[in-house]
Amino acid sequence: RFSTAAALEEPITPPVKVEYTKLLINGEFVDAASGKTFPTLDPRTGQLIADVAEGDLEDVNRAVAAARKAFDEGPWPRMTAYERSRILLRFADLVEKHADEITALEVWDNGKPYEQAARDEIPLFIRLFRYYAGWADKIHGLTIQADGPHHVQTLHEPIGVAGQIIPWNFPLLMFSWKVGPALACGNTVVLKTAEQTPLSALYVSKLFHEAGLPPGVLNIVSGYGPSAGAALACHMEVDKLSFTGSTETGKIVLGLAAKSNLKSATLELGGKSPFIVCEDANVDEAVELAHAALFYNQGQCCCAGSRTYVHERVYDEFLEKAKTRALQRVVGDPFKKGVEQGPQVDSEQFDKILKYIRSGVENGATLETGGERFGSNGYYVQPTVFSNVQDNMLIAKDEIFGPVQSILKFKEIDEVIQRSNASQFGLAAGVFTQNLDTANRLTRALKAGTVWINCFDVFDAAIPFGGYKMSGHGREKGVYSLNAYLQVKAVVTRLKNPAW
Ligand code: TXE
Repeated sequence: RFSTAAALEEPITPPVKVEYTKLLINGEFVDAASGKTFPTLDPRTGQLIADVAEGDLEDVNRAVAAARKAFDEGPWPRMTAYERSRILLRFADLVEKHADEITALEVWDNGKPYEQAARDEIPLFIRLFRYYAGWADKIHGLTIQADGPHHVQTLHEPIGVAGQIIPWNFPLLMFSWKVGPALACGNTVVLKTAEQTPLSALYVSKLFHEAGLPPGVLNIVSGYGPSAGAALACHMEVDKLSFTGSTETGKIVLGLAAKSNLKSATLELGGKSPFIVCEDANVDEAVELAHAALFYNQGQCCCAGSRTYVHERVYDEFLEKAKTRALQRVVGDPFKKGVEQGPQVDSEQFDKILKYIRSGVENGATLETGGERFGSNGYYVQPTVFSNVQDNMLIAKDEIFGPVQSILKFKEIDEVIQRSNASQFGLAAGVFTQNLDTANRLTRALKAGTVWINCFDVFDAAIPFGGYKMSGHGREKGVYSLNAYLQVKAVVTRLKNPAW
């Protein structure tokens, strides 16, 4: 049962020291105004990593005042775009130089496998900043032919102070998706990290200042959602809100944004993405991909392929192989080589997942493998596979956010389209087929912000990401994210002698 080659003896000592635990306001590390701190815990053991300054309303006010001043008085929005671009590039170089420490901090705070973070996340983080550095000096408006004697142009201007609230599943990637485009466009930022994972953002923000970022341009407030997060969402001096997290909290912050100064909001929320294996699929490839689509990052992905729809003709073969693959999954200390799955981020998520597993059993799904905690320490969960899952079961409707694969059977393409779309979410979908017509049909019919064909979880700085329906508003990454951090000013000048 499960590969325990890397099982849980004494936790490995992380190869990094925690140096930065205070709030970062106006370029300086400072204590919270209240003097309060909160603990950030090691998910492998539940033991303390460090006490971190706990920001709340007063600290958010201080951070927003610093960001406001840095925006209104400069130099950031008034620097040449080339200078801004060079600071972003220097920052990316520094992150590359310190990649080992940064990776270790991210793994320690979050529990994700070191190899995964080093292979996928840190390189994409660096790539995102280089990508947006490339955009910084290519942002410009249009000259427009309007009726009448007028010269018409648009200016694309930064919005102002961006308030950004991020979750704990990809602390650094979420930082880059938000901070990269905001700064490239000339905005200033106050970012609230998730209370589970405050450490890596503080470390990299220190490097940003080493790279030449002026004080006040990027402020980091660690703390809890209902205090620090809510204060940011409803702040009258914050011009733009960007949030990634649960749909439930998304509704709250959108309400706060509306009730305060009607700041515009980009929301990236939950998902329940279908992964559709058609009858002509190469089953071995589909099994491996569906496995990764669900189990990657301990299943803590907003776009996790958490409804695995398999055509009835290949269902039995797929199920047997999916189960075998889950049993082979290497669970263990995320710092250990070869480990594919570490612990869940905290006790709350761990309890939530085990509750959903119990509901799956109670509702009559067949538990093929897993279903319990792994080991007796920390927040590890066995890779779990359910078959015979029906659409109306909670495990097929709710976002579990854990290593729990639900396999459902389908017969017709129309039927799987209808069932895939019968969800409040619409973040992503995966389609596995060798038939071009089937792929095209599904691509157009699925209501999802991303459709991956014969692949899954392909993230690239240039590819937009975001949701339909209750999976969110707006798009992040790529050129689309620039729109979220710019506003358009139309400038109309009367021409005295139009007939030249
Ligand atoms: O999310 P929250 P939680 C889903 C996933 C997970 C569930 C709960 O299903 O199991 O959400 O996780 C801040 N005002 N996702 O509780 O509450 C909070 O401090 C302002 C999917 O961690 O949404 C954190 O910084 N901010 C998701 C951020 O919101 C508030 C990633 C996310 O926390 C706030 C994470 C408030 N009132 C969880 N309350 C994805 N889309 O990837 C909380 N926050």
